[in-house]
Amino acid sequence: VVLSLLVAACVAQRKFPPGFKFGAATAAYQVEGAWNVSDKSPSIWDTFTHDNPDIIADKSNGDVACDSYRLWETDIAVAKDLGLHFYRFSISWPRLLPSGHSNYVSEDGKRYYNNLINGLIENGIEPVVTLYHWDLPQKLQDLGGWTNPELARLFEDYAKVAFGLFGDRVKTWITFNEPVIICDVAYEAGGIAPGIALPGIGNYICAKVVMLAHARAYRLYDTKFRAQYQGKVGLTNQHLWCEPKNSEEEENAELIRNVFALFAYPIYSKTGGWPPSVEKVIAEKSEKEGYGRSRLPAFTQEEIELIKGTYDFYGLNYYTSRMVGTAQPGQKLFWPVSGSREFSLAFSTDPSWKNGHGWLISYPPGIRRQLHWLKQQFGDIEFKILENGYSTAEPVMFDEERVNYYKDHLEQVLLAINEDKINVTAYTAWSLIDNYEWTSGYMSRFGLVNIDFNDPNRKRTPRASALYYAAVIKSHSLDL
Ligand code: BGP
Repeated sequence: VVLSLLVAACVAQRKFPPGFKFGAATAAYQVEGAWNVSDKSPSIWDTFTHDNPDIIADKSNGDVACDSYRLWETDIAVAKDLGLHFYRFSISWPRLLPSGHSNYVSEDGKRYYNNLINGLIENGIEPVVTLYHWDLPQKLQDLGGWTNPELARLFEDYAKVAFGLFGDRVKTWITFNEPVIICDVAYEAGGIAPGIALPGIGNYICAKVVMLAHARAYRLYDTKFRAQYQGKVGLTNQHLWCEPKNSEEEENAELIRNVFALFAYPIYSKTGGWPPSVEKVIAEKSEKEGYGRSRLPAFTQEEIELIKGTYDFYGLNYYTSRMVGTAQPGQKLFWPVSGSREFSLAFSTDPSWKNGHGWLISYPPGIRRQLHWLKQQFGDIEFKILENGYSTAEPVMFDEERVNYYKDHLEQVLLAINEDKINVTAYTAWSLIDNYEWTSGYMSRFGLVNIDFNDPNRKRTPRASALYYAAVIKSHSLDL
């Protein structure tokens, strides 16, 4: 009896809780193509890729990408075959509001997203929508982009249009995808669109504007839409889990964890405002440099209150981990880029972390530790994993490495739920289909489903990982 109880307990451990949801994600610029159809205006990614082809690994762009603008029904069919509970996609701001402003709404944009949303719902798949996955209307970039404080209001106007048009059917909204990339990679290093390097300054101005924009959109939903539509609004942050390189480096590892949480503290902490340890270092460095004030713009008390608590869940994008240690000469953190500027710390990986492609080294325990850390910082809140996935350089169909990546990470998510009692309610694979992977172009394959980019119809073919994921979803467990 004892033995059978033990076996039953173990088996139960491998089941996901009832109501736990599985999905997969994409983003507008990465899949839609149709960059200049109808009245759509250019986004900063259209401009960036057209003006700087050499920055993109294969000199490509998202002009056609997966052609999902035309082939959205095929995407829905693929999602249905997988048995997805939800599909996370993003709205292209310049497709919906070509002038960037809510004074003019594109009929074509409206039609496209209505078709996609309705098609998903008809097929039993919940639409989960990201408002901003990096494709700002170029016209708003011309006004300074995320370094212009007015963008917070313009984003609120855009959110108002989207909530109003689609909120009756969309119940989960993500305001921003990975502000750390939007601000740190784009405005500190200039490595991605809009390609502006204002090191140590641009990234922090952007950070403040993005936090205010998120808060305004959330508050708007709360006051104008929640009673009627009963949806949830949050944002999603990417975290690299940071392990100390040795026991003396714990404090440094903690500092970098807090740098990744720059876009979480203002929203999720009890006090609000920037993470104190990071705020302190930047203020001290700024003073030494003779700025007279911190390069990280302070919030007013009113702004702190506006931003604090503007969440219904915590969105986590997790891919990889690093070890943090004191930098040797010439060494640095590769990311967040601002980390290299403010701290003399460097990243490394453990020799036992063997599998990976590019920056994406597989370290499955990192996802559980990251969740645990976030729960310790912000309390017992709802977590949704909104991206997790693995890339290969070649379009391998029997993608065993990806299957193992998903299996190992899902295993850790289950431990987080069952052992650490963390309230994780959703898991999202990045990505449903191969797509335009920013500066890697088409040379990095993340899809559960392969895309033949030489085929004018962009043939979609499920990989072994798609079959594996479908089996997990069907059994709602890791016992297959
Ligand atoms: C995340 C983005 C996704 C996706 C993924 C893969 O940061 O939210 O849009 O691109 O990373 O990353 P990359 O293309 O840099 O390898």
